[in-house]
Amino acid sequence: MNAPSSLLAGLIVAAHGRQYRVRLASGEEWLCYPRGKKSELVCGDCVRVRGGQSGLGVIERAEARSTLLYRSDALREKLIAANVDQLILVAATEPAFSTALLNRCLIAAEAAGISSLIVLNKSDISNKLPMARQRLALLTRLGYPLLELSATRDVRSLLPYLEGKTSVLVGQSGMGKSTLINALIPGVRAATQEISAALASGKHTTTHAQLYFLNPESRLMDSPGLQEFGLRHLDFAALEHAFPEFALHLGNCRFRDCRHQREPGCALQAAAESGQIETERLRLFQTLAQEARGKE
Ligand SMILES: Nc1nc2c(ncn2[C@@H]2O[C@H](COP(=O)(O)OP(=O)(O)OP(=O)(O)O)[C@@H](O)[C@H]2O)c(=O)[nH]1
Ligand SMILES: [Mg+2]
Ligand SMILES: [Zn+2]
Repeated sequence: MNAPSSLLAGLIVAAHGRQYRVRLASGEEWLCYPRGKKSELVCGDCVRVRGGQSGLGVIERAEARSTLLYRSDALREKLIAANVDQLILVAATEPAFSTALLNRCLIAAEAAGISSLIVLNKSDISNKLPMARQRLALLTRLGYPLLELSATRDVRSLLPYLEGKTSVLVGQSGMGKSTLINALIPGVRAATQEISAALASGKHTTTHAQLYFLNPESRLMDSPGLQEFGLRHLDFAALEHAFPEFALHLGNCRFRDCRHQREPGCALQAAAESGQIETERLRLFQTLAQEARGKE
C-alpha cells in the first residue's frame, strides 16, 4: 500500500463555491475541495493540501489569517478576502458611484487593520471628472490617498502602490476592476463587460474572487462588484475606532459610556458642530451603531 501523501502548503487563488483553486510553491495549481461539510475558506487563504490525482486535492486545514475582510447583513456574513494588506477601492467617473458604499468599505478595512487607497478610474471621461472628484473630497479630507487614472490608457501610476503587497480591488460593478487587472497583470485576460460586449456574449461581470501575481512579492485580487456592504459584525467599540478622525475626540464626552447619539456634552457632536469632523460621517456612525445595537 502507498504511504499517505504528505501535506503541501498552498494559497487559494480562486474560490468558486465549495471548489477552490490552490497554488502550490512549485507554481502548479490544483482544484481542491475542503475536507468536511462546512467551509469557511476564502480567496487569499493559506492552506495545507493533500494531493490526489490529476491536479485534484483536498484542503486539510487553513492557516491563521493576518487579516480578513468581510461584510455582513442581518442574515449572513460574506467573506471577501484573506491576508490582504491593502484595500483598493475602485470608483469611476461613470457610472456614478455610491459614496455610502465607499464609506462602508473604508470602515470595514479600518476595522480589519487593512490600509486603503481610493482609485478614481476612467479619468479619460473628463467631463465627469470634476463631479467625481468633488464627491470623493470628503474621503480625501480624512487622509485616504486618491489616485486618478484610466485603466484603458495608462495604469503605471498604480504600480508603486502595489509593490510588495497583497491588494484587493473592491467596488461596484462596472467601475473597471477587471479592466485594471488586465492592464496590470501580463498575460491575463479577465472577463470584463467590454470583452463580453465585443464577443456579443452579453454583459459580463466578475462572479468570484481571483488572486493574481504581479511579481513574486506583489499580488492583486479581483472581486465581484458590490451593491451593499453590511457592517453588522462591528460592535460599538470597533465602530468608534474605525473612524480615524474620531480618535482625537474619544474619551472627551461628559459621560464615560456616551453612545454619541444625542447625549449632552458629547465630544463628537461638539466636534461636528465646530466643523472638526464631518456631520455626514457622524450620522453614518450613529446609524451603524444603532444597527449594531439591534443585534445585541
Ligand atoms: N472609458 C473607460 N472605460 C473603462 C475604463 N476602465 C474600464 N472601462 C470600461 O468599463 C466597463 C466595466 O469594466 P469592468 O472591468 O468589467 O468592471 P468591473 O469593476 O470589473 O465590474 P464587475 O466585474 O461587474 O464588478 C467595461 O466596458 C470597460 O471597458 C477606463 O479607464 N475608461
Ligand atoms: Mg470584474
Ligand atoms: Zn459622545
